[in-house]
Amino acid sequence: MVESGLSLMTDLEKMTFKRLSLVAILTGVLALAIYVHPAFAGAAEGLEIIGQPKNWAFGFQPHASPVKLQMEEFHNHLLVPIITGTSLFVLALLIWVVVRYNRHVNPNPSRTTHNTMLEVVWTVVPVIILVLLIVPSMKLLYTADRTQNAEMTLNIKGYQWYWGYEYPDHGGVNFLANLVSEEDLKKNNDPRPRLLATDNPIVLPVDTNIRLLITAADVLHAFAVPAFGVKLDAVPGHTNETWVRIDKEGTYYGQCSELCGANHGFMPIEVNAVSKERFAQWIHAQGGKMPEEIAAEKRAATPAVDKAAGTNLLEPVKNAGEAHAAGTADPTANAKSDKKDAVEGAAKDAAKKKAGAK
Ligand SMILES: [Cu+2]
Repeated sequence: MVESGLSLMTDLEKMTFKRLSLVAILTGVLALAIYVHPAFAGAAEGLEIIGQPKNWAFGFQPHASPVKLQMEEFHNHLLVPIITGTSLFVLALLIWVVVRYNRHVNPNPSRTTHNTMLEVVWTVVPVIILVLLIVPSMKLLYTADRTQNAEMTLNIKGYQWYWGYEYPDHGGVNFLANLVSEEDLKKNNDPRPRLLATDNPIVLPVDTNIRLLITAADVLHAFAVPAFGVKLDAVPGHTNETWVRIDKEGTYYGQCSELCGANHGFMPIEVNAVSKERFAQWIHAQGGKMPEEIAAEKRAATPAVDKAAGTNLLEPVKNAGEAHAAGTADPTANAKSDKKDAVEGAAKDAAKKKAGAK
């Protein structure tokens, strides 16, 4: 068809047609290049890549959240010593048996089959070890479970085979994140690691308690970012909750960690942790609003409610929460003091009211 169409053209028309085709192709390539270029894909300038695997690395990726720090301490200071001690003890017993009771040294073996004392000891000692492990283990599980006072929420949804993200507290900013292919990284001299870089990295503020709500659209996936100590199943029709408080600005990588089909290995997670100011700028660039702005708009719309809030007993709780936002990295310590402040605040208010009534 094209052949016969071309044969009907004059030579001049053919040349023009070829030139126009070339221009069209070049425009297309340029548009694609701009589309996938990291500057347009939202790659973070000046951010150090912290959370990624390294050649010949040993142990964990550097920790970037209090939960991950606790996990590291649990592993390094408790599990490793117990595992090492147990292994060395068993190895010593084996060597002792091999040396002391082999056929040459001990030709007539004893016919002993039971030793009550020994059996009690080898049952009770492991039980004691396990019981001792329960306390820090449960503490860690509950710390990782959820945050008492989330300052913002990130909704995460797994798809075959990419991730979807939504910022419900920021005017519902949402986007999908796909893998950037190795060819595109090379083409753009993009320094980001292969199989981990995405076209739309998640942007999150540092020093903020972030609630993560994780679900899936089709099959089981798992949202995992090693540096955050986060690995949680994404289950269709069910929401799993965890949280993160990122200590340090930088880029962190993770991957889907539940076998979810053919492209399971090609749905990475890329997080750019930035300062709160930069996060606000990013939210605005996405067409979203910061929670304070949304609250201010609501107040402007309903002024009557605002006046009533002045006598609200819940007010001290809110203040305590704000104080916490600027507080230390230990969320449990703050949660306790928040509660205490809130209770004391409420009690003082009640006492004032009583005094006023008299
Ligand atoms: Cu998956």
